[in-house]
Amino acid sequence: MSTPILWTSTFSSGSIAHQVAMVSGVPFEARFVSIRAGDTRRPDYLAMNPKGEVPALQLPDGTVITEIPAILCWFAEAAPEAGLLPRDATGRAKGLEWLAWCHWTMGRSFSAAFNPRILAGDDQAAQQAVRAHATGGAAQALAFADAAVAKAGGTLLGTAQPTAPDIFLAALVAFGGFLKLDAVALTNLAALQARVAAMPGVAAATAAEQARG
Ligand SMILES: N[C@@H](CCC(=O)N[C@@H](CS)C(=O)NCC(=O)O)C(=O)O
Repeated sequence: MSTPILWTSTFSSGSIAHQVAMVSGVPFEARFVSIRAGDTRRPDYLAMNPKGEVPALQLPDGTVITEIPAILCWFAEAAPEAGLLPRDATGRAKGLEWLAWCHWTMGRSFSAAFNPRILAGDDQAAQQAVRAHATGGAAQALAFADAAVAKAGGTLLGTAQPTAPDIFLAALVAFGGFLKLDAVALTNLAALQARVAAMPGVAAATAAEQARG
């Protein structure tokens, strides 16, 4: 293996890593697995990533990096000229702050809204309560991010071009669409999402995932 392998799944949280990897310009091979078909539970996959999740980044030296913020940081470091994270200490820390926020928000609100079973178990009434509460949390989080983007002048970090945290946030906006949240009403996020979608690397990643069906 001479290039990193990004293990991912179409239109999942792995898409965030796929998009950032494409924007970085770093050569890598995307390998798609099907969560629904149980690929992430197979012994060969678990041997590579015992968490049984996508995304996972397998480096040529055998190192496997998991967790979206860590994978995004690896691509940002590997291609500093791509502008995925600021280079100065403060800007970089603020970038990590937003990556952590997006990740935490995805876990506590979006993932719980999509799959309330992770918190409620098999109890149907508890699932309904978790789904309703988590969906409200997702809506609140998007409103918070919309205000932050407005304050910073169009991107989370006030940069001229969207950075890795903006790509993560745009994915949360898309997930919000699946939850039927009215993110379009959040005009700053809608504008940011359109800018992120138009980035050549992001557009290429989306097209590659669409082509797989
Ligand atoms: N902590 C993980 C979360 C990623 C995640 O939620 N992955 C889901 C897909 S969206 C997954 O792989 N699920 C596998 C399964 O449900 O079996 C990360 O940040 O990479």
